[in-house]
Amino acid sequence: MEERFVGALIGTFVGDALGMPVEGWSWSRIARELGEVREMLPARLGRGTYTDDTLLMIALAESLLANDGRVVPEDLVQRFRQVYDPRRGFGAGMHRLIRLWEQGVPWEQAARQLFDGGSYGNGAAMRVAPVGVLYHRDVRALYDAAVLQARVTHAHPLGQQGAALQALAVAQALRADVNTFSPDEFLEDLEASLPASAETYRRALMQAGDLLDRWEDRALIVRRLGNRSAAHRSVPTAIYAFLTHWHSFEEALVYAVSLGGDTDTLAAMTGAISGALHGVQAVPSRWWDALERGPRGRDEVVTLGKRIYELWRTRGFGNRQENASTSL
Ligand code: RVK
Ligand code: MG
Ligand code: MG
Repeated sequence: MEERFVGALIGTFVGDALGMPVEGWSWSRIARELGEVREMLPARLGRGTYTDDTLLMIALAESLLANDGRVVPEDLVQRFRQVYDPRRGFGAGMHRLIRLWEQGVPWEQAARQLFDGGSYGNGAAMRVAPVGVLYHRDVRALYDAAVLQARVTHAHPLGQQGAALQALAVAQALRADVNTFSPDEFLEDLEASLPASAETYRRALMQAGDLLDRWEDRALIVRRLGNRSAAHRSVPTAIYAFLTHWHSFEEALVYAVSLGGDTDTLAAMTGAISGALHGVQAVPSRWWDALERGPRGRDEVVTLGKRIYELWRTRGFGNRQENASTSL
C-alpha cells in the first residue's frame, strides 16, 4: 500500500518529466520526428526535470501534511506562492493569480477573475494525486477535498469536476486488484462515482469506453477526447491512456505522450493513476535514475508519499471534511 501511495506521487513526476520536452507538439509531429518518446529527453532545465504539475503536487502534499490531511485554501495559497517559479512552465492563469494574491485579492475573488467564469484548465487535476491517495477509502470526502483544493485556482465547475474525476481515478486504481483488473469495470465504477452535475465528464467517459480498442488511431482519439489543457479535454484522455495500457506503467506513459498537445500534463495524470495501481517499483530504472534530485526532487517526493501513507494509516482517513462543498 505504501508503494502505491508513493507510486501515485512519483507517477505524476515521471509523466511530467517524460512529456515536458515535447509539450505542444502534435501527435503526428512526435510520430514523424521521434517515433515515440520512451526515454527522458534533454530539456531546458535538464533531462528528468519537472514542471508546474509536479511542483504544485508537492505543494499540495506538503499542505495536507501540515494540516492533518485537511484542505485549507489559505494555506494552499501561501504554499503555491512559495513554490512559484516562472521557469517551471506555469499556465497563464497561474501567473495572473500570483499577481492578484500579491495585491491582496482574496482567493475566491481572484480565481473568479480568470478567463470567463474562472479557469477550466487541467491545473487542479494534474496536482491532485495526494488527495486521491489520502482519501481513497471515502469517495464523498475525496470528492469534496478534490473540489476544495481546485477552487483555490479554478473557479469554473469543469476545472473543479476534472480535478475530482482525476482524484477518483487515482483512488480507484489504488483500491484495484491488478490480478482481476478490468478496464470496463473501472470505467463503470468511475461513472457511478460522479455526481449528476458532472454530465460533461460522464459523456466523455462513455466515449472513452466506446473507443477502448481504437487507441492506435491517435487522430481519432485526439479528436474525440482531446489533448489540450482544458480539464474536460485532457482528464478523460489521461484516464483513457491508463485504461488502454493498464498492464504497464511504462506503456501507459509512452502512449499518453504519443497523443501530443499537453503532453507533460497528460502523462502526469496517467502516471498518477498507473502509479497508484502498480506502485513505485513499476517505474523503469532508467527513468528513475534520470529524475531530478535535490530540494523538492525525487527523494523528497518519495518521502512525501510515505508521510501521507503514515497519515492515512495512523489517522484512518475517511472522515468527512467540515468545510467541504458539493455545490457544483
Ligand atoms: C503551461 C477559455 C480557458 C478557460 C476559460 C484555457 C501548464 C486557457 C501545465 C488557459 C498544464 C489554459 C497547464 C490552462 C495547467 C482555461 N475560457 N479558456 N474559462 N479556462 N482556459 O491558464 O494551471 O502548462 O487557454 O488556468 O489550469 O503543464 O491558458 O492554467 O498544461 O486553459 O499549464 O488554464 O493549466 P490555466 P492551469
Ligand atoms: Mg507543466
Ligand atoms: Mg502541461
